[in-house]
Amino acid sequence: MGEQQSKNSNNDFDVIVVGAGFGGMYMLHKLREQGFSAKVIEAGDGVGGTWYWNRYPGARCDIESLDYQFGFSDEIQRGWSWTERFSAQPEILRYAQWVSEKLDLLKDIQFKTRVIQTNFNEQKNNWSIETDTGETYTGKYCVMATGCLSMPRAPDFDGLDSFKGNVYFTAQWPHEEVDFSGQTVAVIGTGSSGIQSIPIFASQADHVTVFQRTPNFSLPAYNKPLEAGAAEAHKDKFMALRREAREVGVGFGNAAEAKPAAQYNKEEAASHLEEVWKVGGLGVLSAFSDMVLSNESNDVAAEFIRDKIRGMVDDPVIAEKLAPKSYPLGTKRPCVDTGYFDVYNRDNVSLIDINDDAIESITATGIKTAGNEYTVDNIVFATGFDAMTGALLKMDIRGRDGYTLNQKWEEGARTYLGLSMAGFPNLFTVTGPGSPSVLSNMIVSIEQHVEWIVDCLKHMRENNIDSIEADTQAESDWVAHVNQLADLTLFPQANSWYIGANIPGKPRVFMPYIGGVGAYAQKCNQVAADGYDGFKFSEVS
Ligand code: FAD
Ligand code: N01
Repeated sequence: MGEQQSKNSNNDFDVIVVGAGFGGMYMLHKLREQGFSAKVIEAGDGVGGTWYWNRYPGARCDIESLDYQFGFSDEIQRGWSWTERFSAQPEILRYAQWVSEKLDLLKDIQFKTRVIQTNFNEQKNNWSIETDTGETYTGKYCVMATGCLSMPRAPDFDGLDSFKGNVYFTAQWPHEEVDFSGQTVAVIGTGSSGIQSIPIFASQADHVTVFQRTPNFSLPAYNKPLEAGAAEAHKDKFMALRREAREVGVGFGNAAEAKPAAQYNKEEAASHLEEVWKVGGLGVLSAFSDMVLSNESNDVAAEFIRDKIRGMVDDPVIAEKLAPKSYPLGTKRPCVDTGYFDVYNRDNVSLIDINDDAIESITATGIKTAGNEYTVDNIVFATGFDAMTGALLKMDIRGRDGYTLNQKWEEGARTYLGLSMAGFPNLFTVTGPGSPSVLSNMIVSIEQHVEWIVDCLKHMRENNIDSIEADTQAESDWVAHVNQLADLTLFPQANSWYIGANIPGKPRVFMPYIGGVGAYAQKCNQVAADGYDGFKFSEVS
């Protein structure tokens, strides 16, 4: 490995990285910095991952831009100036492109190439990676930076192919502008993607019909332009703030003291929630320290938001349909919106609760429900993702003895630390199931994983170690720990994508690690300090 092995021929590299979102980009940079040869293989024809694919109108981050950026380089953070509190997709994509140019990443990324199979070769102790372009790459190590929310959920409505109008998927939005002026639009799905895009569609279209299965808690963004002076001043504090953020629960903000709801009387609780609500963004979720531990506490905040919805939506029947009541606040991913609930006061927007009037099929002209037929020019599917495991399982990953990841995960994802799987030597996942990933500022989690993986590869190089594999017992213990923690919370009460409930037939296992990014990073560091406890090494013979 190192200088000598960095040279490659015939598509052979030290490390093959799959995916060129923020995870794959930073992985490539870090690997090259440490003298490893690496190739990134990416299905899209540009960097940015999530921000390359999700180009629907209204798409923006819901963790503030000043937090939702790389923190590994002071030079990078100083070189980019965000223009909005919650930046929109085009700006985040431009940022990803700018970083890729600054770090000269593009020359080592193979775009428009999808990995369709990966095989571990036990004799050669390496991975061979097959692509849809017919090429084969080999790497001693393989790092899956394939994203937690990168495999759109395929809609399974009868008759979809018969629809004569236009069909759009928020997660695969066209690169050219789509303008619904003078047209009618049906939107299926009211998760974050639907909630962000519906107000924009409503401002363009003659009519928008929203098909809702489960209402979502959504908090106001109060988005605004960032004043240049404040954004510049923030740069002086950023590195220290980021160090602090890596120690706290969700990887942004600081460890502000929250109290259990029971420590407030009714008026105090309402005024506290009002204060947090006024700030905008996700803050309401951490207004009480026991928000996801106690149904009673949770309901105080949930009822506060339901009342806000009732206050924003003129028609009380529609307001009740939009007010979530079937799961605790925060146990399905809440949204951050701009003008979502107000949209239902417009004459050109209707809400169909499909629990009352189920979708039966898609027809040539629109959507047929049990009681009606809706004729539309366009259907937008904002129906989400096969989250956390979808992209990995799609790839046909074959480990030791041809054992596939699909076989291993038949009853749900099993990993050690969300980083590695028993039976799959020299393979790593960035923000895999079993790590904080989607319950955190993902860029913080990505950086922590990338740095841990590259430190591990350096350790192996320095100690002549040839292969690394998670120990089956360590993996089982970690899976049990992740589940025990989740079971202490209200999360299992919701039919969420965190638990695989949005995909028919997917095993119901709570996938992310809920103990927080600080506790998790400590565990990873301890594992490394203890000689990679829970991993098996084999030495170069
Ligand atoms: P991705 O960005 O998903 O990149 C993975 C890449 O892998 C993709 O480009 C994909 O094409 C490629 N890939 C997958 N499979 C293959 C294959 N077989 N062959 C080749 N290439 C493959 N997180 C936050 O923390 N804050 C936010 O505000 C936030 N906003 C979001 C908004 C939207 C609309 C969505 C969908 C997600 C959001 N997220 C947010 C989560 C977001 O996914 C992460 O923050 C982050 O961008 C993930 O980066 P990644 O590199 O891990 O994965
Ligand atoms: O997907 P979702 P998303 N018939 O799964 C409905 C991140 N993100 O793309 O809830 C009818 O949340 C489904 O109904 P139900 C963020 O992490 C962030 O919106 O399953 N309806 C739901 O309403 C987010 O959580 C931002 O009952 C069907 C919707 O479709 C994650 O990505 C923006 C259906 C899907 O909602 C996913 O968000 C966007 C069916 N057959 C995304 N199938 C930010 O703001 C599904 N639905 C940062």
